[in-house]
Amino acid sequence: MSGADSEFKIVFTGPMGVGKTTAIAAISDEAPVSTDVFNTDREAFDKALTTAGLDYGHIALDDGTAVRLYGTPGQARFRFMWDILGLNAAGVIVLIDASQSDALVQLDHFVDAFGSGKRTPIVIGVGRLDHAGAPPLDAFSQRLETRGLTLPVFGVDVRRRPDVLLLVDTLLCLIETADPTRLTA
Ligand SMILES: Nc1nc2c(ncn2[C@@H]2O[C@H](COP(=O)(O)OP(=O)(O)OP(=O)(O)O)[C@@H](O)[C@H]2O)c(=O)[nH]1
Ligand SMILES: [Mg+2]
Repeated sequence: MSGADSEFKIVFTGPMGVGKTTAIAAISDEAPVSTDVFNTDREAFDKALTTAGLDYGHIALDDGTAVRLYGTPGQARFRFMWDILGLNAAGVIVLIDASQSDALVQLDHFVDAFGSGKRTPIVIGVGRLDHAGAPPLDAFSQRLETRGLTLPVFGVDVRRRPDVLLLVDTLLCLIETADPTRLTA
């Protein structure tokens, strides 16, 4: 691994409450930096805290590669942070909560906001698939396929480290395929 290629940035994004902060905390080597504040919009999503700025964590992979992990806010009023955090990202993980009634629309929205996988590789993680009335996992892949997009889609529980690492590992494979000089053994 050459020094110049040994560190890069990936971004976790997706709607409010999907688990971006939780996912980064599940895999970060050290306690992540969090900018969560008291959630005053309990109607949008009923939880105590919400990210107002960003999440930041990092992991060192077995081969020495350092991966910087950034999480966006989910709320639309912090939309400006998505562009800031997306700058120079090697790849993006879009998290979707299948229990939210507009999950398929949210998928389109976040995939498009981060370039539809054309500029920067994107991997999708779908959570809470066991929720009553949630669309099946296939519905998310098919939604993308009808738009001519072929992106990896996994069912995940963001609280589980192996699930989050699966998303990261898949994204690293896509980054390497998109630009073979980005990661070298
Ligand atoms: N029961 C259950 N809880 C889950 C599941 N996935 C995530 N959660 C919980 O959902 C919550 C997600 O909260 P956050 O990690 O703050 O979500 P976020 O995407 O960072 O939210 P914002 O920053 O507000 O956009 C956490 O309390 C998780 O433990 C699941 O599959 N089942
Ligand atoms: Mg958050």
